Amino acid sequence: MKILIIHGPNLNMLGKREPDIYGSTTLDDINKQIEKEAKSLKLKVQYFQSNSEGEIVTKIQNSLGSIDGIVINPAAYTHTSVAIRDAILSTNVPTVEVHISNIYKREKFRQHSYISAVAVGVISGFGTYSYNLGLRAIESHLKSKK
Ligand code: CA2
Repeated sequence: MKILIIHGPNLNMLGKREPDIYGSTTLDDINKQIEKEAKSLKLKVQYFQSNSEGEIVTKIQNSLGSIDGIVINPAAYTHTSVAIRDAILSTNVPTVEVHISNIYKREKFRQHSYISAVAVGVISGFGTYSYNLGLRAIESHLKSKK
């Protein structure tokens, strides 16, 4: 099974700014952590980070036919992007939404996600381990559909 990991805007800054909220782990560290989990689950993983909404939409569109599932942290686009929501909906590639922080404990504007309603499910608040859980969740979902 092939899984695409999408990291949204500013996640390339992880470990470099705001360590009180997002911790000191860098995006490279997270990708290494995902790779370990993927190996144990026998999954193939591709990684993509972009600060651009359009690039994320195009990546999701291009995953059709070559990717079995997506794990996405849409970051700030979670709370704004109808375009990413529509891309997930139109390609219909099963998608798990993940967040490092618990968005429901934070500011009001972060408590609404445009993505959740088109995702298989949401994992939020487990630090960078949210990605491991996201990978397990998409694997379990895809297996149950076979
Ligand atoms: O908790 C999450 O994973 C978020 O998706 C992270 C986003 C935030 O906008 C969402 O509400 C929740 C922010 C990612 C930006 O990460 C930074 C890392 C270091 C310094 C500044 C931002």
